Amino acid sequence: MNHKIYCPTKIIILVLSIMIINCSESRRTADDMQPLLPIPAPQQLAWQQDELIMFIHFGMNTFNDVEWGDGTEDPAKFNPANLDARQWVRVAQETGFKTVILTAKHHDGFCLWQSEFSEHSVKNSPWKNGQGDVVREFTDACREFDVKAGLYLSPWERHEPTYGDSPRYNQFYMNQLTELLSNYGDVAEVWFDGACAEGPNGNRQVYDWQGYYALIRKLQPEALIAISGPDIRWVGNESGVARETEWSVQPPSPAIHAGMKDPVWYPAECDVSIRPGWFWHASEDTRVKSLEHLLDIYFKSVGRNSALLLNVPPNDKGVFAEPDSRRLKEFRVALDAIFKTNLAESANFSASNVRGDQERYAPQNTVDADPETFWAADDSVTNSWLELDFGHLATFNISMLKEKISLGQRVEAYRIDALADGAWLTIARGTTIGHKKLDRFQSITARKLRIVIEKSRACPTLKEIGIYRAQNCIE
Ligand code: FUL
Repeated sequence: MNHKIYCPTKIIILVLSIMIINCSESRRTADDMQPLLPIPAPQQLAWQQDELIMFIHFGMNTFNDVEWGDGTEDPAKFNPANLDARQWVRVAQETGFKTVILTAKHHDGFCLWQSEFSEHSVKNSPWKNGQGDVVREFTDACREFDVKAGLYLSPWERHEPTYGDSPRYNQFYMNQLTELLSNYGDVAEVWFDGACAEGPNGNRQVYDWQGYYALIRKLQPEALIAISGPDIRWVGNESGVARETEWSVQPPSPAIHAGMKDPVWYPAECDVSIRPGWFWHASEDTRVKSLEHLLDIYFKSVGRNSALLLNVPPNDKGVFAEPDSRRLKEFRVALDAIFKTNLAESANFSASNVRGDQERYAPQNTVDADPETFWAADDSVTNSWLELDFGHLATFNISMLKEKISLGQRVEAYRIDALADGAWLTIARGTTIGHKKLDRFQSITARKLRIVIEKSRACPTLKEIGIYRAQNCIE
């Protein structure tokens, strides 16, 4: 018999330590928050936090003054005198865009790179004696300026003769995808346009979407597949405007998320051009959107739990025209000014509920220097309020709320009340919050403010709160 094993003191110590371990385990599970599925993949989370993406439509259409070419255009026309991809990406970087997506090929089929699979490309143009590669210059510039590169390869193709001969075209398309995703470094976003205008008697191409997705996952596992793809959803218009209620939690789309039954994380992207057209036209140099319009778009896209994909088309010299660059700079300056002073930072906070009564989930976390810390309520709580006491009268007209979306999108309804002239007044109402919700309202002067979460899929979280005063931002 082994005396050591049966020593009573040792048994008591063992039992006690098991009890202590169990006790701390159960305490930890009670306090730790469980994510509410679905949650974003790490790349989706980074994408949403980046907020601003630039689109660059450039190609044959730039030289033909059209929006859609039919594939019969002469490559000899492609000859930008001063093509400067570094300028595009530098301006994007300086004005806060974290990803830039280039149309490597639009519907007309003209390839901006030296594709082995098509003669309709830069290699048959006079530009750089047919030796140039716009995709190369663009992706090099992205690396130089630390901006993520994205590529648009139009599935609908009006030049390629195999289009409509489904298996052959799918092979051709995947060959081109392979070139783009193998030879140009990391690609952060692959943008699949949904357009197709061939009539009922035209070629009916059946795209092998699942095959395209599998190829992208193999060649660029970190890339997000957008629009006709499973990771990023088209918002449904080309005006840059999301819905007031914008859920990143969506039912799976049968054609895209084949075989999936549970809700998926599928956040919205708002695409819009800085000009009327997607491509540059000299006649539109005077029709660049006003600063007020761009700011309105920002509030209605980024401010509604979406990312903004803003198109800025280079001109026929191969550079951004002056009005576009100027407007982008004004846009950046205006955004910085609007969000410069967060009045919430100096407020005292209280809350109707703090998860586990812990510092770790305290309401002050929404304004601390760490954007990842957050306030949360107990599991049993799905409505609650946070109060901000400014300690003096404060005047403001914008609020910003952010949920901790890595734990799931939860809030379904909220309102903001302000204590002005001794009475509580509702100044804003909303439904979803998600990554970021911005509300604009008439300027109000108040001593206190309450964010009231009225309905939530599970206990609510808030990661950041911003209260601002800005000029000229009201719709
Ligand atoms: C559309 C295309 O037809 C336009 O030319 C543009 O590329 C836009 C972003 O998507 O569907």
